[in-house]
Amino acid sequence: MLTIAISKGRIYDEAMPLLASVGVRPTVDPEKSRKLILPTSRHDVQLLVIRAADVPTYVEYGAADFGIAGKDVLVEYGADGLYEPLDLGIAKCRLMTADRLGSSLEGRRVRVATKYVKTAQRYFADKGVQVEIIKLYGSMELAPLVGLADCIVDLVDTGNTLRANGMEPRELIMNVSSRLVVNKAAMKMKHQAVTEFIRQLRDTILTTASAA
Ligand code: PRT
Ligand code: MG
Repeated sequence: MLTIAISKGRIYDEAMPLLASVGVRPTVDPEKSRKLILPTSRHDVQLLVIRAADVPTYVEYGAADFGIAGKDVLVEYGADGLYEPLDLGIAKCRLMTADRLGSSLEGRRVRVATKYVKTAQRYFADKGVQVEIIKLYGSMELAPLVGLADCIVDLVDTGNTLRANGMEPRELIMNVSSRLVVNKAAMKMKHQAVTEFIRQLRDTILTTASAA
């Protein structure tokens, strides 16, 4: 049995066509069911539906052989214990700093609200900028509007969320897409099944890319 950890929402929606092309179709819709383990049309593959930030944990500890997670989540987790054989090219966005329109952060200690604490810490340290990081779990855009922080570090796609809150993107920290990650022990113990699955998925991605 191969177990794949994946989060509901945009990653699930964008990964489904890729998984379907390698014969993996969940037989239960996670939006309609409370089941967290989804059987699929392939008797040798099941899906675990979990929070996006929990995917690396399940894979590192071997509770799942594979995971599909954003590069943002993998970098923040510090996924040294995982193999990352494939960029799936889905759920693309950018991790950016953002602040209020026209604001200037020059010359003072900046308060940064984010859920990407480690990534933000490293980014500002590398630039030699002293910041105070404030950990939030969501709706980062609110923080500068109510004086909780001077700026935020968050994901940006269209920029609509920032604009709707009187903010603008500033500096690019990294480009983000979702990756296939693999448990290191599974890579050894289930070598044939794991490498075959990666090969099938890679073929699908290459075919999709060359058709586009
Ligand atoms: O939502 P939940 O609290 O359950 O968990 P989550 O936020 O961790 O999961 P989810 O499903 O929202 O995001 C999972 C992954 O999708 C992220 O880790 C990214 O790798 C990827 N992804 C791609 C995005 C976006 N694009 C994205 N635009 N994740 C979030 N957003 C949000 C962003 O945080 C901001 O609130 O969308 C808003 C910005 O979008 P625009 O288009 O208004 O700029
Ligand atoms: Mg979200």
